Amino acid sequence: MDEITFAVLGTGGIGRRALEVSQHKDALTPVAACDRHGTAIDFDGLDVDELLAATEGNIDSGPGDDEIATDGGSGATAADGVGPTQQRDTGGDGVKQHGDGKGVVASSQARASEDPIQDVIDHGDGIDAVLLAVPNYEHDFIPRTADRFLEGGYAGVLIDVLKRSRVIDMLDERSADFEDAGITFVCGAGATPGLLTGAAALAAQSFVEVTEVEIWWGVGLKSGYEDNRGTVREDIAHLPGYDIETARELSDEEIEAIIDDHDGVIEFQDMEHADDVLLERAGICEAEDVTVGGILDVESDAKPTTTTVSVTGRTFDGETATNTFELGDRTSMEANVNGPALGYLSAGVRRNWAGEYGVFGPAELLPRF
Ligand code: IKT
Repeated sequence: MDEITFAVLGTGGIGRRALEVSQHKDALTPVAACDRHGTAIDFDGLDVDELLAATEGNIDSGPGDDEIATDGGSGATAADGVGPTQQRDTGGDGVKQHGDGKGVVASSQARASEDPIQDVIDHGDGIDAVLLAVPNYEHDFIPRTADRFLEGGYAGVLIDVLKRSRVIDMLDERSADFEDAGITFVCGAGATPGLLTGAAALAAQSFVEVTEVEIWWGVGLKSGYEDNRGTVREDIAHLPGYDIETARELSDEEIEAIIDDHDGVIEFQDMEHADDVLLERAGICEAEDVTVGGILDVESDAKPTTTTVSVTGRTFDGETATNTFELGDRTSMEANVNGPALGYLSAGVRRNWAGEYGVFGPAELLPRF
């Protein structure tokens, strides 16, 4: 199998776990990782163990922990982090302290940079795929990052794990530019959208008409809370009374107050998750027939509910039935986000090598409806 080289933009929870999971994939070589402080690049393959050890507990505090500037290096992101702060007790051993906020530069493989994204673009010839492991606190953050790769002449795969439906349109607007540039953009390739969208697309194959897709997830994040603060913040934006802008402005303490108000267990209904538009663009069902919801428990590592995808439809021979796909209660969210992200990354690279460019959702990389 041909070796695939990839970079991660962002060394927060998703970037770090993606690097870790890639160690278990023979054909994947991580060659670059950056955050807003700097860049590590090694075409012989990054020493992931060193990078993870050096940066453990050394991430920025605040909402900008995964974030990197898209403005050419001024660092003027709307959610720029600040210095060390206190955070939620995640392990029963008292309040933990963030590190000194040096991020990736704490690794001996990295160097400080004014413009880490440009570093990656400048080395783009040797990078088959770039995983955008950054939260989309502004709806156009990922599209704007893609613009920089377009402007920089990158030709390869860009892949994200974004959640919000409306971002897909913003990427579609760039589809012709991606095609001209030779970019294969795979969007929504985490757990949901991503793994569960793909599961729905497979389950739909039994039907000639799909009438309903229901995605219901359960996540237990006691020990994983610190690594996944970005995801929790994005989830809170789905609660009544909040949106992405107000959630972005919340301090860590305000987030924890909201969690405490819910006794650590928050239920989400009718989330704006891109599974709907991604299933529609693959021709599987109408976006309005897809619902996404779930339960987040930050007081326990056990899933509060089994993650389930239910696809209801009509078969060619007149039956109405529901095909159900369940995740194991012991597969972690990290496994269910990063395994699929790397799997879709590999699928995207194969499309790219075959000359297929433009925007692809997870369901378009599977059997078509
Ligand atoms: C995501 O990161 O894809 C979305 C999160 C839900 C993950 C579902 C994983 C289910 C499982 O591991 O059983 C959430 C909406 N932030």
